Amino acid sequence: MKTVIKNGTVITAGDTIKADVLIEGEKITLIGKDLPTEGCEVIDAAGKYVIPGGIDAHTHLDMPFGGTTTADDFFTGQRAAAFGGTTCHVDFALQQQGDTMVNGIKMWKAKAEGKAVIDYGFHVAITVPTMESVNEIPKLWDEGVSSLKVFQQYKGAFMVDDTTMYLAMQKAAESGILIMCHCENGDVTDIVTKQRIAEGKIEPKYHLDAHPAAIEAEASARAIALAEVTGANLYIVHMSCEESVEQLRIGRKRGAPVMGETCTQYMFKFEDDMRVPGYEGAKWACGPPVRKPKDAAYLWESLKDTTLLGVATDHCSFNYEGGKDGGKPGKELGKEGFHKIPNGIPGIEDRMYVMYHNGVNSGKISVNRFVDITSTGPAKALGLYPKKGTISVGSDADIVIWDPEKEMTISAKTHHMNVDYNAYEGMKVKGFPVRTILRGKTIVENGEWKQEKGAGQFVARGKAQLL
Ligand code: DUC
Ligand code: ZN
Ligand code: ZN
Repeated sequence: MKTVIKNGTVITAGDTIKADVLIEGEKITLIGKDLPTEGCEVIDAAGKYVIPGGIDAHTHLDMPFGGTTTADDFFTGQRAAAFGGTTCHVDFALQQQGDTMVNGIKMWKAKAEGKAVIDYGFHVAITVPTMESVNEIPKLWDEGVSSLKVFQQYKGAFMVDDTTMYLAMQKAAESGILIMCHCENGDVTDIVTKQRIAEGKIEPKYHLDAHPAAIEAEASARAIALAEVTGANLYIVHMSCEESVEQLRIGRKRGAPVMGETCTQYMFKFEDDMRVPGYEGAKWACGPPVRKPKDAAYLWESLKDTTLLGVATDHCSFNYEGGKDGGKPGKELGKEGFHKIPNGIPGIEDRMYVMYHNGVNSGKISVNRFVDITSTGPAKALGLYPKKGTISVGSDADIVIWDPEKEMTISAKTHHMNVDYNAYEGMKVKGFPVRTILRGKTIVENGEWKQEKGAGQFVARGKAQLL
């Protein structure tokens, strides 16, 4: 099957060119002016941008967490992603207590099997602090997994101590595995949480007390120092504030092998949204927490100046009013205390147009940098490039036809995520994906769903590039 995309403006991280794109089977085979159309399906992209499909570096689908399981599974989450112009994501598999990381990956592969509608890979989290776990790290390659997550947060659940982190980084450095780190001092979160609950301070806003910016900065600096001494490449996930990104900036300046991502919500949701009366603030409980508008301004600057490599979602959806009609419990679990709120914010569907509208239309970033932070950068940093993350000959034909003039208003009433609220409710955006193409096949066209359940593929990733 041949398809040619005609008359569009091809936008990559580095170039903006008026060109046609030929797709043969699942791959891009030619880019050029006035390509012939004989024997091809023709997609007219006049007035539109032709960009690489979005890559979300950080998601949690079908994940047991906080006394429940995320509302989106691999079908609903990936389907929503496709509607938003994302064609690939990397999800977090978790090592189960008493089990191996490889079995954790196999468990997550089984969750996606038969449900996937876009392509996906996995990171895996080391949660059992033993030498057996550390010695397993080189075997991740056999599973097509090239990144290992360590948590400095969630004491008593996922958190590992500095000894484990050091040993894991040493082994990762030897075996070419990328270390991803959730940087927040989990001991401090744990004790402050206990103190507030003992004082009867149970409302969602006290979540903020347990996650101050200083402990994200401290943990970031600690992780960077361990990366420097072990030589491991480090990718700090969901950086939320000026204080921590400052540490990233300082570390990068002195040549530390570190890069960092932020997430969409940190530019749009703030501490004041958690301080509203009643329980509404629980919607925005996540770790690290939402911060201040001045942090959002700093994050935009850091995305622009390449201190931050990209923007992911940390999509981790829980219904605000969960547990109804036998459904999964959600945010209401925290009514008896903020420490019981399942942490996470949904956003896998919204990332591309929220970032485009607020970044490109407002002049904060160029359209090329938009492509870079939503697709090319994550592809390079996670070992997916050049198979994914660009429009070039030989790459997978994961392409989004982007209409820079199309307007829409974001709402939970019309979104496709399996969750009852939206972080960007009421936001009017201009610039929207009108066609999503996965490996040569149109899977969404003008809001119409065209993909078969199970047609998404696991992608074995290569070695990460340090950006
Ligand atoms: N933070 C969240 O808010 N949810 C999932 C895990 C995490 O680290
Ligand atoms: Zn995390
Ligand atoms: Zn996460």
